[in-house]
Amino acid sequence: MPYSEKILNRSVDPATQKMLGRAEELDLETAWDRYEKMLPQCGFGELGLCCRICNMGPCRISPFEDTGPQKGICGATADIIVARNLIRMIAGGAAAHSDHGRDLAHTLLLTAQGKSGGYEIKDEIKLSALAREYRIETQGRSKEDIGLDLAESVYAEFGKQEGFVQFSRRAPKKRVELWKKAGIDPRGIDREIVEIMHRTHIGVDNDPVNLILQGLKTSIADGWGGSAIATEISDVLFGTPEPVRSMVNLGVLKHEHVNIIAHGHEPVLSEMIVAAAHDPKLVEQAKACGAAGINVVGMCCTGNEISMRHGIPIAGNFLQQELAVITGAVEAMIVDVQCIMPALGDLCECFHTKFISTSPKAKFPGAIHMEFNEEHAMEIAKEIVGTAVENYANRNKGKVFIPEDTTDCMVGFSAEAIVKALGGTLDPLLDAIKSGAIKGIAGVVGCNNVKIKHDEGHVELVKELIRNNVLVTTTGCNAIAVAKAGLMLPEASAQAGEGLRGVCQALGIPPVLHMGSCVDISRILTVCAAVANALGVDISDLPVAGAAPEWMSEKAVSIGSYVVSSGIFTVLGTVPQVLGSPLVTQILTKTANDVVGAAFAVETDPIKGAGLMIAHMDAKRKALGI
Ligand code: SF4
Ligand code: MSK
Repeated sequence: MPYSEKILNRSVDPATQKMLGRAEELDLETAWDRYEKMLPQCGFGELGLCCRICNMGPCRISPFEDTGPQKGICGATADIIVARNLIRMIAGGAAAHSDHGRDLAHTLLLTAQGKSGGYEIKDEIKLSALAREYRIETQGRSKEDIGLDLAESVYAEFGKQEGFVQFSRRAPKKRVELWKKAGIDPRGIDREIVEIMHRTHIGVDNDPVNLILQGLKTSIADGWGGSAIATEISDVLFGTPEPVRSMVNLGVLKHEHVNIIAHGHEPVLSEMIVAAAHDPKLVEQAKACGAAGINVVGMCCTGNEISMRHGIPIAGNFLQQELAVITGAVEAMIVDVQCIMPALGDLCECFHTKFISTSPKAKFPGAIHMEFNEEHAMEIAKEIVGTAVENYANRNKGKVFIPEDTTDCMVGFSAEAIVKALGGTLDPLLDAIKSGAIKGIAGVVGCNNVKIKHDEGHVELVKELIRNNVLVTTTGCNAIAVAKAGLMLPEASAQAGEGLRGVCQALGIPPVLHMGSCVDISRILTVCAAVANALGVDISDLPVAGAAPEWMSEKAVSIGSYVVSSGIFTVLGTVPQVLGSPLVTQILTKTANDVVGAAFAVETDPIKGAGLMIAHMDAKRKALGI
């Protein structure tokens, strides 16, 4: 069926186009419609020039010197306001990732104490490796005892007042020295986040450079701290991912099954939902209701988490969450935290779908709240799955519209799995980089954003990179977009340049490696650190680059900041709200090079964005003499 220009301009993904057509038919509103109603968006906000930090405001600075106020009521300039707004976004993002890490630490603690309801320590090798990093004795001790010490150690990272965050010491020595010299080596995770909130209060830090340095420091506490803890402890509890086949896109919903979507971020919930869905009694109950079985699928980063550990299909990325409900085939949309649209409440009311919130931190209008806790995890998960099963009888089959689109993919390339795929050492990768077969490594990550055509930025940028022999690592909603485009299969190496194709064919890997969810960007940092350490250089010397082609969240701002702080040039595909301050813009795109050896670029054209990354890799290769 041919779609209107409007629909074709909204997404490149065929399943999304079909569902947007279906939404139009049913007269249902989506994020794209709300975006159109929002236009024109506030110019002050777009430039970062609006301040509501105190109740003398809001204050708005005119971007034109001769036509309006140049200072807020307290005297804050555009530079101060933009810098404060930016680092408050970093604080929000770092807090979200790190609180996710804290929840995992809590789950490990309860599990080690024998108090959690259904979890166990699955990866003892990783447990021991992490224990060694913390100098925890492992000899002759039970996994629970080691786990308890590890949980207490990682828990302590959040409230540390002095010292450093342990996992940051995985970075090359030169990088750590540089952080110390610049005063951006984080002391404790919560401390840095709180300090942003303090410094950005009215009348505290009014030096844009000093503010941004604190933003970078906090972001490092996220990437090398909170996010790394989330990743590592998830691996300990649920297993370190290994390559596994999976499927993506809305066609993974099934006509004859009870469809359950697990959406959000933390695997603490989704792991239990997956396990509960295998419960023979619940499966029996589903069959008694006339269904063929229970079909759990993921969405957004929860999708990445359960896909890379169990091969569970992923229904879609951020902008597909409403479309999944519009299929009319979802018995339950189960959510925890982050990137869950409050719009789901009203939308679910138009269908039989039960919108079930589970976290005490995240309640939504129109949702049924079934609070989850680790102590009674399996019990609660079964109750939630049971609610979905019962709801199957309420499905209106006449209203069901599931697009047939699915794509196969290979997911689950943890750092450990990459080393394993390379034969147990990084050497083949280093050799391929040195010989030029692989030009460099890119980390392409981040969200969807209605401001640009859904998935187009992700897919086009990644295709251009692999065509130019750049090995791509990916997480988050980018991973889902490129998986849908078929790039996460070994066969996709046919679309890669000759050198990369040869490497992929020899190793049987795709040219785009799925490394997990947003917090798993810490895995990309770990790989970069290992490569830099193996070559005896800093990360900023490597032919590596990052990109977030369709980013939108505060978490993405924190991610971009820690990636740049780690020495990796990063291209943003949507424009950050900083252009109202030429000084802040200059710091982020140029001066940062002098401080952390990397900077941001903004490029909304994905092919040009890839070009910037490739040029950067070429320059780094030249400097390394390879
Ligand atoms: Fe206005 Fe200053 Fe208050 Fe911001 S902090 S709202 S610029 S008076
Ligand atoms: S889910 S932060 S929309 S990547 Fe991690 Fe996707 Fe961005 Fe959320």
